[in-house]
Amino acid sequence: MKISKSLKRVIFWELGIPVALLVIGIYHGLMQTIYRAGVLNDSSFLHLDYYQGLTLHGVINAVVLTTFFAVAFGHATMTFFLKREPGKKNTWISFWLMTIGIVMAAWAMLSGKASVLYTFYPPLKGHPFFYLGAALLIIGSWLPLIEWVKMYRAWKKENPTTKTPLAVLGTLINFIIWLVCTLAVAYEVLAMLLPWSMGLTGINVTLARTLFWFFGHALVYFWLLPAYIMFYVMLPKLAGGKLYSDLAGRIALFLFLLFSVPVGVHHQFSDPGIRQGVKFFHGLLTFGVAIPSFITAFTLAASLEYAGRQRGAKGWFGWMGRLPYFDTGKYLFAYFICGLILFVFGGLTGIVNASYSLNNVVHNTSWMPGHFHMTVAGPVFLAIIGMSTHLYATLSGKKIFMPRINVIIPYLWLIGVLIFSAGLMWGGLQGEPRRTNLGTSYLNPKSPLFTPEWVPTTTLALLGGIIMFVAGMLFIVVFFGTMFRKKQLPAVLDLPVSEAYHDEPRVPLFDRFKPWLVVMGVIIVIAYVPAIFDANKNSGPAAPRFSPASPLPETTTTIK
Ligand code: HAS
Repeated sequence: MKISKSLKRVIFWELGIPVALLVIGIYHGLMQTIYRAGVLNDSSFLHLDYYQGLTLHGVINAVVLTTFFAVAFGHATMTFFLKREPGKKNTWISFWLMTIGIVMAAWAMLSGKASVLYTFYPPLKGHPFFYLGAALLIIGSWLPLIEWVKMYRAWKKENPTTKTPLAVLGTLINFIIWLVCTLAVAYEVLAMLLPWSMGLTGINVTLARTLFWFFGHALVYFWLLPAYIMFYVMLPKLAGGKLYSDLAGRIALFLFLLFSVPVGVHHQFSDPGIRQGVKFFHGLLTFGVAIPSFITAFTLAASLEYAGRQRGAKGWFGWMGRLPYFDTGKYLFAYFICGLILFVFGGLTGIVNASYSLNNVVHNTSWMPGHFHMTVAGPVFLAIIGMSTHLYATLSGKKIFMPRINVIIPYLWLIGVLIFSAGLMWGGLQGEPRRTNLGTSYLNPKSPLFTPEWVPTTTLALLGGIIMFVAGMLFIVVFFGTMFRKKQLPAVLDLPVSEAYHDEPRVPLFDRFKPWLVVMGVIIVIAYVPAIFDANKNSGPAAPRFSPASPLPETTTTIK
């Protein structure tokens, strides 16, 4: 379909800005593996400090890229399926708020004044601009939901008995989760971190962490759901088949609405301020949030099996060999399937993390980045970059630059991440810490702390990191190469859409938000009131501000 120039432009900017920033994000990913393998024995390289680089890596890749993309993809899906556009003014205000936010945060990070990592845990202090920038990014990303709800209501009035398109349902659910979870982090940032970073107050560290993780685990599903929308709505069609069950997709999406938020304390199993019962309950709900992914795994596998058989496959597993892995015309398939293969391992390691006792073994070790590179840097990253290329190319009417390389990128990335994560997880099981410049200590042969057991693990991670870096840079070349080509095709908004194999009749419960929102609210209250009560009660004295450069607080004056 054709869309207005204004909407097209905003989508281009929202795809292009984070992809350009990705060059910095990916570079610092490679640098991490170099420091950690002991190739560098310094605390900085080219005037950029280790923690500064790690902050840039996490913030750009996991926060900026994902948020900008979710908004751009939301505009695309809502417009495509509802056949109407979001309001121009609101769309641009949202874009500018997000952009000003990242400029402020980027200044703070690049000038070395906010090396606080993407979790910005106090008592490590960042520049007020970092927190303000994060708040603007979040507020900007809320605005499109207002437009999308208006569009949805207008569509629903005209189509009261038609099932809501799956992509529309997914987008609305995702941004409702986002709105709810970001309320907590907005409070943390504006009411706690900002005044504290200006030296006006002390801070309750446990409460800040609890509010962060109220947001933080729902955040990972905010990353994941755009990918899930692509898997349910587009993947079966690209594979040459049908979605096995439309209702299964709806059930999975609504389950995310219930379980994405009330699980955050599973990141705080080792925090002493929160009682065991609360941790156990969040642990239990974490197994609940894995259910929609299990439903997805079986539904997608059945859809792919059907596609393989349509293409003439025989036997139990013959379908796996009949899928369009290297079809340059269906390159999105390659991005999606590689993401799904990674997610099998990402999901299984997530279940390990969620197990209260096993978590003690892996928490804060390099196992953790092993897990999350097979989730956020797996299905999420691959879906984002594949779809960014697709949206840009179709909306601008340009042919893909280097189509063969484009279809190979996800396989290269898959191999890189598997090697990289294997190294990290192997090391993690031997106690290798995360977020540590091993090159200045444990991987420096001149240091008394030198730990030879971590030589093979970090070398493996370095090898994987180099492969990932090459794949990432090839993507940058393909994306910007496509951008600089001449227009040769009609410029349209075009998304592949699968038919359903079982297109179940409309079940009103799975087409309405109210009952689910009520249950969501109840579970959140039950899970989080005791957690916040504990965080308030057991917090200890208010903490002063620290910088990464010194173990001593920045100020010794007494604070309230
Ligand atoms: Fe996680 C920590 C538990 C999913 C990201 N997670 C993290 C952190 C990040 C992250 C970034 O319980 C680190 C945060 C930090 O900096 O401290 N995670 C889980 C669980 C799940 C899970 C139970 N995580 C994700 C997703 C992420 C993500 C998704 C990003 C997008 N995670 C944890 C826990 C921690 C944690 C603890 C804290 C640990 C600690 O101590 O700090 C579940 O949602 C996973 C369910 C997934 C599945 C897999 C389904 C498989 C599918 C693929 C099917 C394949 C097909 C292809 C069909 C059950 C859908 C077949 C075709 C062929 C041809 C083969």
